[in-house]
Amino acid sequence: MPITSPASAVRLEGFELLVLHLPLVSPFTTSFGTETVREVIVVRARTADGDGWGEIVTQQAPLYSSEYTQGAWDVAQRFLAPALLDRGTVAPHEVAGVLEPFVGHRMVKAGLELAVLDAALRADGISLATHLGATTDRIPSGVSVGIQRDPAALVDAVAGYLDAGYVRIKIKIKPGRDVDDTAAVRAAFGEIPLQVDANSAYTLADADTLAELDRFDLLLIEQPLQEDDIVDHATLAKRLQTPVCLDESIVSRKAAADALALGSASIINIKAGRVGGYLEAVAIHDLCRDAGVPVWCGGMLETGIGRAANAALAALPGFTLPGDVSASDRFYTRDIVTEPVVLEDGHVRVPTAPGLGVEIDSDALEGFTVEAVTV
Ligand code: OSB
Ligand code: MG
Repeated sequence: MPITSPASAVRLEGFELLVLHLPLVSPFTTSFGTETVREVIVVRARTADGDGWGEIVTQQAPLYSSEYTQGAWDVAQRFLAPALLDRGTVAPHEVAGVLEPFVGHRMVKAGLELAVLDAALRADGISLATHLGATTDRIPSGVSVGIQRDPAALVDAVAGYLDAGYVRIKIKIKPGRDVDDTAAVRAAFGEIPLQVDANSAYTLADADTLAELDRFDLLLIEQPLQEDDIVDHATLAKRLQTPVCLDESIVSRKAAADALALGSASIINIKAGRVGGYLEAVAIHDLCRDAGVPVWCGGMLETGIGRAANAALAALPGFTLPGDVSASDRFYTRDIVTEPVVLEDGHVRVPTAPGLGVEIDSDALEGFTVEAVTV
């Protein structure tokens, strides 16, 4: 259901930006690198109507996307937060338009918009889930499993997540760590819901290798080729039986429409940060739902702030595949919210309190902060 009534305008007084370093419970390895600490920016919008919280999901280095934390830190302070503050009073649905003249930096725009949305919805007494059009109060939870030392270690890691109750497993792959890793997981666990994520590590020249994955009856293969390989993805999709899902390539509703028109993907991963905000994410959901294309909610190792928002988004009716909205303890021993996301019977609860529906644990927030600035 599209958003019918916009959230109220808020009078902006300032933005506080914090760089956090959160230790991960275990290293997270993808085709583009290994993370042991999650570096992320938390946004606090100060408004005449109360505070709101958001999260800028950039990573320390520009490896998944061209955005990275210090770049986000600069552009937020120098251009984006000042543009919103110049407007004075702004409603959440106006944020994207105010920031539109600035090219790119979608993760920063998404974090600022979320902070404004949270402030406005808290003032209105409406939950983000209700506002976005959620139709369920719990969502099935999948988990993204990083590349391990070898296939045996991968099987051990997956066993742990299956024991915890996760209903769908996604394994990261890269050239040389694809067919054997997938075969090992299939051999160990049979017909579990399984998918793979290449994070852009292949080219069309690898089509024969990728076609070998067809025999594993995967739910999908996520982003095998580069972000701008939109035509190559269409060519590859014709060669594979496994459905192609796009992540990195889908940077906007327009990019999603183009990918669907070209046949580059038959499933779409929606991440609010990558597309510039939760409202644009809903627009992509609506587009795909009208087109009969399944979507699922991706993740960026969010703190409790972004994780609550992802749970709200994933509760929309077009999210027909389990997403990467896992429990907080899949990544963190301590989160920055007082009630971190937990797994209950393979599901995650959708917050119902106004705004994000979570409260900040200020001791934890302070403890993880390595840089702070007020705009
Ligand atoms: O490609 O989906 C991805 C994490 C960081 C950057 C890109 C991706 C991921 C994940 C983890 O797969 C998703 C999560 O559980 O947050
Ligand atoms: Mg991905």
